Amino acid sequence: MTYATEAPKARLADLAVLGGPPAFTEALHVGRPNVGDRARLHARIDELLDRRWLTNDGPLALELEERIAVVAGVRHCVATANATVALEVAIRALGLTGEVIVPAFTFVATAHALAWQGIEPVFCDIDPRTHTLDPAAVERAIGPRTTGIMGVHLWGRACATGALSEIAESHGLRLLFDAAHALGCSHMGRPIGGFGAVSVFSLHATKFVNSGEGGIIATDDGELAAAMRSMKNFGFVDYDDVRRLGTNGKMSELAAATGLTSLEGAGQFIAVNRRHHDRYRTALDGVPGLTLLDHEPAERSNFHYVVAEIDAGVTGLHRDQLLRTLHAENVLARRYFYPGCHRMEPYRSAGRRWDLPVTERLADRVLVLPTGTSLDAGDVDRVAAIVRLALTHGRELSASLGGGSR
Ligand code: T4K
Repeated sequence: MTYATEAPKARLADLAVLGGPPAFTEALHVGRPNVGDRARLHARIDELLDRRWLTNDGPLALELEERIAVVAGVRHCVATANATVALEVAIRALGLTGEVIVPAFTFVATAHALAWQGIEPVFCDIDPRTHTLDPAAVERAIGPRTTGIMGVHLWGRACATGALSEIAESHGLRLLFDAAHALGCSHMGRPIGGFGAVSVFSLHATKFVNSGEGGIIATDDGELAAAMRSMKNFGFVDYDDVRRLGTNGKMSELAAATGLTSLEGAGQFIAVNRRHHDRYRTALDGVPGLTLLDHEPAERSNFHYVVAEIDAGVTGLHRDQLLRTLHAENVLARRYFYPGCHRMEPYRSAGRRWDLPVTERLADRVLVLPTGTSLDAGDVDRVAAIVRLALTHGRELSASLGGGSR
């Protein structure tokens, strides 16, 4: 990356939001795709063109399914066009209807995948430490129309799978997981794919392993896998033989070639993410009012998200003011998952009142910082220096920005 200034910023007056030059000449994104071995990708594209087989369960998609099944620790994987359609297929295959319990602190696709098929998402609060479903709140949210629970392994951190399984079992509910962020992560020493009836991974460009667009449905249930395989292919099971309602959720060979190549780079991507994560942690250590989300030391993580929580009561600077400060420096940090699904349409206008204090607090405080292979150590140092500078002079900076939260 090219820098506008020699050294990381050290004085308030240096900040771009107060008139200094931006720290970065080009935008630094959250979710910049990791690119694997280009020569290998080009070779795979040549092969698929020579083969003249571009989609519909092609050999590369099948190979990707097999390889991800190993990483995810499951018997069956089904590759799809994206994780949203994968969730839709899984939800339908599990026979969910009525209401399904989900967190509101997630990407809106989690809720939309339910609502798209006429199921009402019932938003449930989360554990402030893990940012995943709070089992006690789940239990309280169960009603006569509830048919399932969909947990989200947010940021690659596992849900309380044991407690959720017990609740699901005792109430006769289906349990599935949106594991969009969690490829390569483990829980209780096991790869994260095998919990609940089904888990869904995303291979979107912004995920640590990507196929451009793509999703993976993971399950140990062979019958369910066969049903979902046919559902993502219009319901076909053979030529001219449609056995059920289906959609077009197939992964193309071009996407599978990208996904396979990206998967081969996963070890390197994790190593870089981990180094950046540790570097941010060291550089931001002791900044009052800032907490970085931890990863369980005993578990494997892809370290794909650097998640900061800003307590404006301590820092004097609201998360949104920090966001404005970073954007002025060309650091495009993101407020994932603001404002929470329950405050987005169509859920906001649906007339239900939600009691989600932890979700509300996190939606007001969380900021995701750039990481991944498009950054080097110097970039991380500079971003961290801006965050430290802004927060340690929070009240003064807030006053200069006109107070309030923006
Ligand atoms: N469940 C959960 C928990 C999820 O987080 C997601 C997706 C899903 C389900 C659904 O999975 P998919 O159906 O997408 O497979 C992005 C992604 O589009 C979305 O996939 C992801 N979660 C979400 C967390 O992030 P946006 O609206 O923030 O995308 P956008 O376009 O603002 O891009 C994010 C950043 O990445 C920007 O700073 C630009 C940068 N970027 C993006 C793309 C596409 C690049 O540098 N290069 C690129 O090619 O949702």
